[in-house]
Amino acid sequence: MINGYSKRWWKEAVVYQIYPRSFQDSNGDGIGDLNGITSRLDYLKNLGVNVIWLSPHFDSPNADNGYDIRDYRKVMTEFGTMADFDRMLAGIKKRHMRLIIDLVVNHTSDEHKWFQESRKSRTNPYRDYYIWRDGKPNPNAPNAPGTPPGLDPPNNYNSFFSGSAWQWDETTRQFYLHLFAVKQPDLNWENPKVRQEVYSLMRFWLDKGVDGFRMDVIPLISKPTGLPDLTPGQNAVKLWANGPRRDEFLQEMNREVLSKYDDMSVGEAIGIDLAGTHDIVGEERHQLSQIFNFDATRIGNQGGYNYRPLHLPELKAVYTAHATVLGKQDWDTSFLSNHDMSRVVSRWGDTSTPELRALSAKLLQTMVLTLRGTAYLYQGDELGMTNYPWTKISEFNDIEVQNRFKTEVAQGKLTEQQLIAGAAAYGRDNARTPMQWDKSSNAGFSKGNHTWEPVNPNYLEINAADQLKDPDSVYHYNQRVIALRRSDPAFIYGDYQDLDPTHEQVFLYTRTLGASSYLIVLNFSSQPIDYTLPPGTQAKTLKLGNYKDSTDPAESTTLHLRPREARIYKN
Ligand code: ISL
Ligand code: CA
Repeated sequence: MINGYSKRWWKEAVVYQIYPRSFQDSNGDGIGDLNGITSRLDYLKNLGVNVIWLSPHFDSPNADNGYDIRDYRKVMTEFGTMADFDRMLAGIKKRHMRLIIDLVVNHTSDEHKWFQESRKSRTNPYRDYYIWRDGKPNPNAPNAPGTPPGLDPPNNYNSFFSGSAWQWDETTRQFYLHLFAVKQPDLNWENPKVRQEVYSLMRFWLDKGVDGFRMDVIPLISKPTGLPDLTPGQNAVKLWANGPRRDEFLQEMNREVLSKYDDMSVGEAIGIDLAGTHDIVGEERHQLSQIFNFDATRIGNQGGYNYRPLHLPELKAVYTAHATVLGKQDWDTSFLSNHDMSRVVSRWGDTSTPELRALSAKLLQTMVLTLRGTAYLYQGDELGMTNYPWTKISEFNDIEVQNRFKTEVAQGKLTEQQLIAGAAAYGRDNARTPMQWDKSSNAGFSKGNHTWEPVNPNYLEINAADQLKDPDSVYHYNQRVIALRRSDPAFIYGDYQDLDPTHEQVFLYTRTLGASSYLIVLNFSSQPIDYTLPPGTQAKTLKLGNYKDSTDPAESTTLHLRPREARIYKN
């Protein structure tokens, strides 16, 4: 035990998320692949991360870039073969790193064998692998495409990707549930055979040597009893995330699979609030190791792609709530981005000049790497990669954008220009443009003449090769903060305290474990600030900062903070 926490390898990890499609193409088809990843393992080792989370690498028709799985035991053809996977895994182990993979089992692809069978007849042995219901008779029902006249969907659920969550299937004249795309039918976890199939595919990958899973939308697996209509104003995601058998299913999964391995599991816990977190991650609950809670990253969201600008005290309040509500049994996560978000430096940093962009990228990474919980970096954030300058709907690949175009723009709820502006600022494609490796064509991502997603033209300014040569680069700064974090358990098991919760520009907090205490100072504004430390606060030894030189003598009580300055003091 350390400071009341049990010691676990996954609490001490710095995890790096790879979106394989966009990481490194090895054969010139414009799509990243597993051999590409293998060729970059030294780069990751050198950065200092020690766990890789691989977004889905399974056989898939790619309606949602691999989050629609056709065969859980096969590698996506574009990504390579099982032999390539085994070689990649061996390379990861050889470098003393670990691998977690994406477990997407709330739904499959409609091209999965189970669904192909399920839709054949109402008596097919696989029928109950999915959620089929009769339509609701309504003589006035609109004659919507794909829906027979006179029938409404079984209830009023909407899909995350626009439109009804029910799809009419003419063969058996019933609707199936899809909380995401039409091509992502939801599995029926009430069926014990479905659960055993999932446990068996988990064992398949664990037995190969993977170290655990990131679990896609895992709280949604238990559906509300009887699937009644949502009532006006009811929060759908919250309802779906708190189904009656969720914990029972996760405990069964833990008992039958996870508890037999030294693994980690991190749930993508959409719809779970802080108060509900213990139920899933509490150690005595025997479910998951940790979850992603999106309270911080969703601050200011006003629906769709609409966000208010970040108000720093709101962010501080989220982290204080985490430190207060979660107990020593409940492990946390620290992250600011993933493949579903815009680039963090474009979102919360200042990209108006190259200097401010690099400084703010460093500042944000300082925060991620010094907050409580297992730290997660998303590919490219170590370079300070930015959003792409999108101008046309046709440039976006994401099904979320394309469906919004087909529904909301078609219905006149949004103009095309509004959708483009929103998706350009906050859309998921921003995170999915190719990694910027060097100054060669396609930023070194691919030798082909076409890439599946456009390369950001700023690769001449922002790329790994240049940053590896420059000791002051965002990359090397990340390397130093990662090393510092991994050098002292205070960053892992230490207490957290916000010393100035209301200041609107400066974030000031400590991480303390016994005699080891760090003071983190972050100037979130692009203005210089003379900041007087609260009484009793010390800033003794500067360990690390995102400016080359320090202007303030040791133990100053007023700090002359420069634009977007980040400092870590050891007290
Ligand atoms: O990305 C979102 C909004 O822009 C979220 O609503 C997202 O759909 C949600 O967090 C679930 O995400 C996960 O499951 C989806 C997949 O598209 C995402 O990439 C994945 O992270 C369906 O599998
Ligand atoms: Ca390729």
